[in-house]
Amino acid sequence: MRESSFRRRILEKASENSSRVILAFDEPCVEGDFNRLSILCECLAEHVAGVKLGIPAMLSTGIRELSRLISRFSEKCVFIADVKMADVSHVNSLTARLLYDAGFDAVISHGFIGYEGGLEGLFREAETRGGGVILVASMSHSASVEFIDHVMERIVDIALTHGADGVVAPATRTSIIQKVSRMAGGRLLIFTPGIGAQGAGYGAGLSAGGDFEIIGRSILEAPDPLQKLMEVRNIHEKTLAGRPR
Ligand code: BMP
Repeated sequence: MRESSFRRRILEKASENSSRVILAFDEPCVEGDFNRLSILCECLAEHVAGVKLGIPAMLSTGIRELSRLISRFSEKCVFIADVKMADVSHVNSLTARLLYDAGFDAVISHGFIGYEGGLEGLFREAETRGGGVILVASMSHSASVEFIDHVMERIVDIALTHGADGVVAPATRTSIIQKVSRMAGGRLLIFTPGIGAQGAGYGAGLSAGGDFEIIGRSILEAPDPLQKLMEVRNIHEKTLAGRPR
């Protein structure tokens, strides 16, 4: 069973920053100007547990610049690379190595590719570098029921068997979070997207048994992102206080 420092670090940051928010930053930076990302980290990093960077943001910023950004803010929160990996093992291994070496604390991969010849390259790199692994078990969009949801339980099993740090499960369908939470029994962190812009309410993921809410546009596109983030944190505080222990 692998053990990464990611789980410890994200829980530490959640507690230090009193936050269960993972800020999703997907938008591409314009012509190499990554000021917006940098300014947002400056204002928001100490009020979130983590920042999750999506492929458009990563490709347009570039791995070297990202590495500098991560080292500037890594004391404040964790950084998660959301590449939704779904390749064969040796390519997954190369991608994961680049991301962990750049300073990312964890990498998000699809779980449906299976372990042998697929996820094993990622898990190997994660173990060597002490990085975190998060598997997508189900998705927040409606067509998730057509394919991924049929194998959701198998994906959670893989996550448990190989010691992944967490899984992604949708706040738009909270019954799935509840099911994952029962299966995981506290052994996996549950990251829940689909909140705000995609329709689920703030606190929906946490009240269903999730550990973190992944939130992007509804905070980033608010007239005052910091104020919005604080409002969300207040809702989370109340949600957590009302959750059975
Ligand atoms: P937003 O709050 O702006 O809708 O962003 C949601 C974030 O969560 C995006 O970064 C997206 O990649 C991610 N996400 C999702 O929306 N649904 C999933 O099933 C899995 C995700 O990672």
